[in-house]
Amino acid sequence: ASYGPELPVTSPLALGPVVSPPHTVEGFVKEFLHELNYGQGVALSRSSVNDQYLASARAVRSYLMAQWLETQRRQRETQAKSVAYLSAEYLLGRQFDNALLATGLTDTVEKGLAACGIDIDVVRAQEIEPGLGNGGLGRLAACFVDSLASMNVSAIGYGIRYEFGIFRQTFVDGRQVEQPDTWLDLGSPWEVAHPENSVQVGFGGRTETYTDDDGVERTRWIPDSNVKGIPHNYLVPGYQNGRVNTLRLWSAVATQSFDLAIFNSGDYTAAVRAQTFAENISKVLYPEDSTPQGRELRLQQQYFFVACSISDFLNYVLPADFDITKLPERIIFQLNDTHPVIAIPELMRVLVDDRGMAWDEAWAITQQCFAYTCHTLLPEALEVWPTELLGKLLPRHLEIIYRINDEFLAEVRKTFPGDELKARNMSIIAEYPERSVRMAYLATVAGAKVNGVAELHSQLLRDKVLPDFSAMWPEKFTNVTNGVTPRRFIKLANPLLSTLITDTIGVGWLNDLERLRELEPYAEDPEFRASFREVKAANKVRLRALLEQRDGLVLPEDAMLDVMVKRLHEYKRQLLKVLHIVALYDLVVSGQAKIEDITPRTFVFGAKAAPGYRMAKEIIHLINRVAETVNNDPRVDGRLAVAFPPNYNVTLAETLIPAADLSEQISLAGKEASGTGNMKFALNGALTIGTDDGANVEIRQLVGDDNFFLFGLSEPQVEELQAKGYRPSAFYESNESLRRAIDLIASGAFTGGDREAVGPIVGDLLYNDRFMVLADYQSYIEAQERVDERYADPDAWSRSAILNVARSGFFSSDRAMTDYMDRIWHVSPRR
Ligand code: F58
Repeated sequence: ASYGPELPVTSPLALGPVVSPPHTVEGFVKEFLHELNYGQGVALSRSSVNDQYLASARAVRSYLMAQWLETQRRQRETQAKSVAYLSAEYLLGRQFDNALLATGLTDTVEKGLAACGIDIDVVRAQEIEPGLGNGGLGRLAACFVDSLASMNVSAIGYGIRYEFGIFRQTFVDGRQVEQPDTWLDLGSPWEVAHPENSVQVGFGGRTETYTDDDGVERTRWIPDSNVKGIPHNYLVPGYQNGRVNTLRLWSAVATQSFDLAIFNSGDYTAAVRAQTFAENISKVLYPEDSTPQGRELRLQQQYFFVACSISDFLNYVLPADFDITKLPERIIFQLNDTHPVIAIPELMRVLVDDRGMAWDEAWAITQQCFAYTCHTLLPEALEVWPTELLGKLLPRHLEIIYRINDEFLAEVRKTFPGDELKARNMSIIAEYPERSVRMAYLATVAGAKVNGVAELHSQLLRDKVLPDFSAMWPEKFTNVTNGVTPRRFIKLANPLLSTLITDTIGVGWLNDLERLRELEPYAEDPEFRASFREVKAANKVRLRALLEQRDGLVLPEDAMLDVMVKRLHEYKRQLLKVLHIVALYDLVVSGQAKIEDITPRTFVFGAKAAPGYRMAKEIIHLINRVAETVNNDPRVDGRLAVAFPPNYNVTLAETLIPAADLSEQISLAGKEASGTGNMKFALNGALTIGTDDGANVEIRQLVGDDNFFLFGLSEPQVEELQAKGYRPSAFYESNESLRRAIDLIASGAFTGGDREAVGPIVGDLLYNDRFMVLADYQSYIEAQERVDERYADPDAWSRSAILNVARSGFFSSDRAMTDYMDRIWHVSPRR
């Protein structure tokens, strides 16, 4: 065993080297058949596709497992400082191809399966992706663990093994209907459960003080219920470097004595019934994006996974004789947003109550062991927990938070004497509208570092969200611009482009992405441009085939592919995109433009709305209605088309993004923290139309103004307009094209004459428009005209697209990891 209490095995075999299965076609076939016959218990001739998938996956996993054991052994030997990434979400995407790429086994497995009469593509398609995240934040965590392994950094990811991940989206009459994501139903070959290493976590109850044997006054927590966390290990392979890190996801099950009161009363059936409560904790991912709901179960999930993770790290990962005062030399816990912030009082509780450490010493250690990443600027997205709820669920933690706050406020009063307002504004405890804990403040007070996820975002974080804190501790604040893994989002998603790149600049760019710069001169090479266009065309053919087979959608051929994929949220402004489509449609049907003069475009949307987010769901409905109308209007002649495949996920992104010509990144300036889809598109040779927001700013700086279609208000201009009083109807009244587009929607032209169906959207645009869609409309339309002009010149377009690829190497998540290591973690890659 490499993890958990070890048995004193004395046999020489226990120490021997771990032997990987042979990396040959025959070797794989043997493993595969072994898994099929003895794992699945079927003969090849009788096996289903699912049997074949599970057996192939397990066979591939054996190769990773050999490397994982070796990685573990080395880590125990060196005791290198590690990163523990704490995240409530990991949006992993499919595992099979990534494991093949990491082990270099793609050809071997393809041939081996073929020898058994099996098409690897059929096996691939059988995998259901683990959708254990909502969007950007969850996908970022998945990119980061990939990069850490690929860069040979000692790291462990901790999270929750939701039984149901992000819901499966379907459309019924154009409206979103959610279905449960039953991703575990057909088996999950990538995880290894370790019930013997379970961790017990308490909830509720009370605290009491007592005097210990040395006469010291202490506090202890007496929970009134408890839950067992079972770790499930996922292997996180580095890219062909032999390292395999761990992602440890926890699932909750009841303990025998789950509810201590019922258990003690001896009411057996009541005790068994009460157990379902425990199992609810890891049942489902909350599908909220940007506006977290303060639900009790959500806090239970958060505490559950961080308590399990801290216990796991201290009791199993660290050696038994570890000197706990040296903890900061051995670990840094990176908090992925505020969801895991309850880990801070939990570590304090463990150090002070369980391990008997003095408060001040425990606090000094804790402050070095955490760092916090913020992912938002929207005030409604900053998590707060009512003290009533927190105190009921975690009474000891609330006491600890109060004490942290008392000591912090004393420091504030010393720094800003006589400024009681300052103390109230900075308090971790808010008093209005109800007494609650501001989790971002707690993280900022306790964390060694606080970072935003793009330059602009980090600046606004300092200036607007946490100004008093950044005045008090300027050195605490830093930026790490997000990144994405080139393994999944270039190599796996775009094999044709990858081959073209390798043929042009040689190997080695996949873990040194700045080398894409070497492509720059080829932007001027007509032959390279032609090859580049062929790749794009082939990717479009692949996308057409997928959408036809997946959703029965038939895309027109030879059109510009204009793509907007991301969660549905008003601040991201899918409505601005809709207005553009409606305006083009209006030009055609009103006879203001001849259809031959319109650039053929296919608009593709992909977006899930939080189930409780009414306006977002109305927008989805409108998009589907506009699609239906435009696609079926003979006057349009197929030159404009709108496709909205349901259930956008990582798997679909991998086919969609490489086919895109135009990337829509059109949020209101100052609202999108970073964006990461924007990076994936640029790296795959799409041009961006975007506002000066999030990482768009850095993309534009790198690729150059000529190769980016900028439009819209800047963040300071947004502030200014807000301050002087924004009146959307003024824009409506003064802009004819805009007025016609809104009127057309309002008339019911897309909803079969039903004006009521569009009432909420139209009303909001005209009289509220919190995200200034109307203010940016004209600028957006003009930028789209520049897009059309450039697209009309294929060489000019390809030149820009190639330069986007060549100059986007910065957006590798490997670079982001280097920044975290240098600025926050102070760890280095292993040799
Ligand atoms: C996203 N946040 C940001 N939150 O919106 C995006 O700009 C950024 O690129 C990305 O993080 C990575 O830094 C995000 O995805 C969530 O999904 C939370 C889920 C839980 C409830 C609150 C929102």
